[in-house]
Parts: sequence; C-alpha cells; structure tokens
Amino acid sequence: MKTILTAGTFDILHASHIQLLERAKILGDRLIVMCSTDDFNAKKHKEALQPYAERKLILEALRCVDKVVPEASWEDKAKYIKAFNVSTFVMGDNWLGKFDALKDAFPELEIFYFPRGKISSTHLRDKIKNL
Ligand code: C2G
Repeated sequence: MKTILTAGTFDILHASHIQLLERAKILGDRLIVMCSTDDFNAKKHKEALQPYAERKLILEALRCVDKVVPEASWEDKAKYIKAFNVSTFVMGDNWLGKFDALKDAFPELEIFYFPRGKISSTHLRDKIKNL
C-alpha cells in the first residue's frame, strides 16, 4: 500500500485544489490530507472563510481523498509520515523546497512540488466581494 500525504488550508475549495489532490492520489493507493486547523492558520497569518470542520467535511466528500487529519503545527508532517508509513509528500510549487528537510528524518520519502494552478481563494474572495 503506497500512501501519499499532502497539507493545506483548502479554503473555498476550487478546481486548482482538486487538480492537485487528484494528481497526488494517482501517485499511490491512499491519499491522506492534512487540513490546517483554524489555530494553525492564525499562526500562518491566514484566515479561512470556512472553519476547519467545514473544510474537513468537504475534503472528506471527495472521491480522491481517503482520510483527512488536522494540521495543527509545522511538526505534524513528520508525525503523520511516521504514523501512516507515508511514502510520498506532495505540495504545490509555491512551497518549492520548503519541506525538503523532511528527507533528513525520512530518507526514503519522495517529495513532489506540482505546478500551482491558476485559481486562488483570495482572488475568489475578491470577486465575491465585488459582485
Ligand atoms: N494550490 C495549488 N494551486 C493553487 C492553489 C493552491 O496547487 N492555485 C495548492 C497549494 O500549493 C497547496 C494546496 O493547494 O499545496 C493547498 O493550498 P492552500 O489551501 O493555500 O494551503 P496553505 O495555506 O498554503 O497551507 O504545511 C503546509 C501548509 O499548511 C499549506
């Protein structure tokens, strides 16, 4: 069983999120998504429109997502990689290189940074504001 892990806020879930998640799932058998908690978002200086429980529910409804777990700290990635025997970690390339240090603790871990899609939650929020 090959397990893939990814992480993010996934606020106002949109097509670029879905593309990332579907591409991640194809790499293995099981996709686990770490969804940032509201407290962790505050630490990232990010405020989601949808609270954690709603973002989690939406992610869980996706065909390509097998499990959603809370991302409550930067250290959680290592915790879940170990707990779920993760073989591959995937992020969009706005995070390029930022998680390469995980390979120090997990030399076998593959890391992919996929090209970021065109859509952004911030842009969607602005469009709604201006309706
Ligand atoms: N993403 C993407 N294309 C977009 C928007 C987002 O590929 N147009 C990707 C991001 O690169 C990330 C994932 O979708 O891999 C989730 O993005 P965000 O919800 O913006 O996540 P973020 O708040 O950056 O949290 O520890 C990592 C963080 O929790 C990432």
